[in-house]
Amino acid sequence: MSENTFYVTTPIYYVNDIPHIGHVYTTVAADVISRYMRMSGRKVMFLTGTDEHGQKVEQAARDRGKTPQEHCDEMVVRFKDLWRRFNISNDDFIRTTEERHIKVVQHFLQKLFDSGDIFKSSYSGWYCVPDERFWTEKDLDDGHCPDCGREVVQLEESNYFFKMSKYQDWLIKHIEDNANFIRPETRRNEMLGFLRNPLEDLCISRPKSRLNWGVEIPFDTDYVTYVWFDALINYVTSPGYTTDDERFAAFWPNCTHLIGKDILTTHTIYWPTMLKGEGLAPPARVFAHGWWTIEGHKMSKSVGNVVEPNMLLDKYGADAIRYFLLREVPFGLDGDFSHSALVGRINSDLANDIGNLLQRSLGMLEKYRDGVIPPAPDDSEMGDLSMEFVKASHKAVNELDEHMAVLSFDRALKAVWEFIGAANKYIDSAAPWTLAKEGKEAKLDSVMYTLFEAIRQVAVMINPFMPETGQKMFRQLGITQKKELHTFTSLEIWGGLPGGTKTFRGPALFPRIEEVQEVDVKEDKKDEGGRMKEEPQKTANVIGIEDFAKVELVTGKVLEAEAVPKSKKLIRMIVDTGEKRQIVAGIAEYYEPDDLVGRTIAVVGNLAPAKLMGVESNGMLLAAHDDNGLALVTFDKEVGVGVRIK
Ligand code: ME8
Repeated sequence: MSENTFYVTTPIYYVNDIPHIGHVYTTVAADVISRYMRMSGRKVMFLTGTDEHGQKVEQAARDRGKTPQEHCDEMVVRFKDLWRRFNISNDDFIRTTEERHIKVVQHFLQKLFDSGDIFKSSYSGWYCVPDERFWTEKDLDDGHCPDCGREVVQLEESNYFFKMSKYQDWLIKHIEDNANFIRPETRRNEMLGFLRNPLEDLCISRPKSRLNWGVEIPFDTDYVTYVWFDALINYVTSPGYTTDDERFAAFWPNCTHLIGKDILTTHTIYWPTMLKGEGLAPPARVFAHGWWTIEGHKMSKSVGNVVEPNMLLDKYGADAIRYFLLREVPFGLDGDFSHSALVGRINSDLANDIGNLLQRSLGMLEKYRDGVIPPAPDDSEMGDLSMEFVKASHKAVNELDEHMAVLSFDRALKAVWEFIGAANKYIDSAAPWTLAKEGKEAKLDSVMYTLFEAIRQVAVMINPFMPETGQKMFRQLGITQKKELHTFTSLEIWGGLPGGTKTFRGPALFPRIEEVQEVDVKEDKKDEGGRMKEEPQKTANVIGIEDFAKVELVTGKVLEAEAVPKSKKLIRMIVDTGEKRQIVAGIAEYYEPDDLVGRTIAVVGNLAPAKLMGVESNGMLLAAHDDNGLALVTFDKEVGVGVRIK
């Protein structure tokens, strides 16, 4: 086992839906710890990917009129593109439909079957179709799935089972002996509590007659593998289980799984017992973080509050979002996402604290030293103020290391921000402007050097969290090419920044964001009499033309329409907007499907797909609704399809 390696994984996300801010959270956290470890000299392997088998994905593909593979191939691009935009530095991206993974799953199954840990048995019980899980009568919550609250169906069939119960005592002991295995502590206690009840064996197959989209069971081709049993194995496929022994031996013992608290049982009960049966060690650490709500509400398609990460990126940029997610909420606790909290952090922590520190320091260096870093002073030339400040930098680095070791991202950032605060205070106390006025040149050199070495240290410390900003700071400090100054090892000794380096003053790192735009009243603020006019109204509801232009409104012709079965309100239409798309609208109480066919309507063309009663809708039609009913927006002249409405 190598001490010098670090292996981190995210859950592999389902491709039944597009990525949202929850997926971004775990992936950014994994990226931050990976970058930190790499910058500290560790050999890192960072894995993310997609979970592509199972009922949910098969259903999503069917809803879109695609084969499951076509559907997966399209959806996976959404994840990969998003990770690129967030500067995610994963070393591998695994898809469970890849041959390399299927082979390992089949190897795993065969080995467990041969050793007697998998057996066939008939099973009768309650089954939750969307969750793909069997439940016993006592598990049910008023006749519904205890996990998702939806209806369950009675099912009887022969299946294969993994002898999970056999490993219960071993697992309890493992959790008790390894305090770090399940983090944070609350989750560890939760699982120890769960294990006080007898562990049941795990149903790991699905008959092909019911579900075809999965990894075929190697010893019985009438069955496919249960999606969770298949998915968890991704974590050993990628580092080379059965294909690259050396790599696997180097990385697997130092594995941290980052997950949300929703999938704690699968990762800390199913997975370690599966590994035990296979003769493999459990992962070193499973960290289950908390849950994000959006503006105080559960994220939900039907509520329409799912935060689309691409929109956030367009508005705020990757680094501000990365910073916010990890600073706002202690890793492990639940949090609430709101635009105002995000803007608050951008303006105070980013624009004010760090942005200002860099701008004012570069401004002074330009003014007093033509933008060139003075030579490093000897300790004897530094004085108490500077010596104290250097101590503060060591404190920040040490605290950051301590907090990163336990994935306490918010505290790590807090330690850095305390140091940024100390740097801003150092400027005020050392008062370079007074030193310049009084001609104390040596002292001024010493202060300016100390300040810029501190800024370099800040740039290194924030780099894992905000890689674009870190690079911008290195550029402005004139050390882009000096990679040896970008590492955490370079912070062990004060004074890495070479004297004589030419800095470059660039644009502000984080311009302030005015959440509520004011009407521009610069010129006509006063009336003819020279008195101030009434203060303009805040215009939170007014949008600019560029915001309106983001909505793609187009004409579309209804080609087919039919009522959605079991729904009183929904009609499913095929609409030609230049391309044929399926739109589901809640208009059945006002229109007969046949009345709609042939009409030209107005459609929002670039709305993220949504599912209504399990039917995917790709777009929305425009209508006005008042006490008299609902009226579709139509056109008073013949107009073609796919014509932009402005
Ligand atoms: O569960 N807050 O995939 P998934 C915080 N394919 N994190 C959230 C979140 C929220 N509101 N919503 C989602 C699966 N997440 C399986 C995993 S692994 C072998 C198979 C994050 O697409 C969080 O990490 O439903 C959560 O565990 C994960 O997305 C669930 O992603």
